[in-house]
Amino acid sequence: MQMKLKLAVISAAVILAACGKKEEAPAPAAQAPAAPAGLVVKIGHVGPTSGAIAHLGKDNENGARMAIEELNAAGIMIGGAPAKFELLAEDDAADPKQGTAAAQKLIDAKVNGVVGHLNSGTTIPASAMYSEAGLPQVSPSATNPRYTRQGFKTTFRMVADDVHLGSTLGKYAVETLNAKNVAVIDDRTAYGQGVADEFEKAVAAAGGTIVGREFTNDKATDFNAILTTLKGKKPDVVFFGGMDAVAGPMLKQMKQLGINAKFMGGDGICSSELPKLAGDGMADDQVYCAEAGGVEGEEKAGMDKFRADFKAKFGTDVQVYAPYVYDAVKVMADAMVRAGSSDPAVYLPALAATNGYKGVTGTVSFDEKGDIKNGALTLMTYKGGARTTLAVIR
Ligand code: ABU
Repeated sequence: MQMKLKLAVISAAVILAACGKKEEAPAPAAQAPAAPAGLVVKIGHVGPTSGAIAHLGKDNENGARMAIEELNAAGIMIGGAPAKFELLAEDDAADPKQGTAAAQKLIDAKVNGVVGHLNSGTTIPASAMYSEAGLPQVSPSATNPRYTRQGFKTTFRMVADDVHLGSTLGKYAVETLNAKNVAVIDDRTAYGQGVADEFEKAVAAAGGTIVGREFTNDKATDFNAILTTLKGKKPDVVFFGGMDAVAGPMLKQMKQLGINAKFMGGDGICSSELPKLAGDGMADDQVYCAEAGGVEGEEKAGMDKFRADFKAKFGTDVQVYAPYVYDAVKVMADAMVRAGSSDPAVYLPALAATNGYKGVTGTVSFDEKGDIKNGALTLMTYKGGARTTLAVIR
């Protein structure tokens, strides 16, 4: 039987060859519908993971890493296709030039969106490039108001800005800390100078006196000259517009010079690392600062869980903005799911329309500029070397 079949097949082939025709392949059997092709979604993250504030950059980057891992574990579908999220992490060393180089790398890599940068001084120049490329950008921590006031459709911010920070801290210095004479120092960065200007205006508006204004830079380590000048003005409060890596040594030198003033700053100094950076230069209840976000009531449980999970995963406390980066990545993914596409041009309107997203940092809705609506501040002091919340202010 088998031999007969084999002969028949061979004969058919011979006849077809003789007719100058090729034997046609048998029609394929009916196949099951193909599974939707996987979609790779590339999320760029930029922060300073080298240099003096590398601890803050790594904190932010780890927030992004955590969100990406959770999105992949959850099996997110975008437009009917299973999405695999990838993190492309870049270091800008808090330097504006390295920031634009990092931005160009992410644009060339055709990322679907960018979360970052950490500093206003890098975020603002990079934002023009992302805008030109039509690439959505969500900063989790840049607080200079200019970032979202350039008329770009692609800029979003997860936190309150320096107007909110500086004005609240200035009022607090005069009305709650009863400061009459206030000294101000800034690091001449887009963030430091801006938040110090807002603080100064608010102190004056509340009836305080600015007795001196000095400046340094974001890499300085010796403040003896400016602190000696300010000591002569007998300030009740010294405000520093800048980051924790500079504030720590400044506190040490204030102690060495015998300046017994309260020390205030914005979100840039308000890290878990500050007590280590200040060493014995920081006393309990001497330092006041504010994170540019915050949760209260029922929303606190989600933030507490995030902090515990983060510590378990990375072996370190959240510095300041890891939860905001985590939410920024998830808000971006949520917009892609709602739009059914990871194409920046398609999901950008859905991102802009984000309204009532429930994250670990609270409820996220964006206004027409891309700023967070109803942003909060968390006023903090330090006791026993740890951040202690005083109040959440809206
Ligand atoms: N907001 C404090 C640190 C980042 C920045 O705005 O430069």
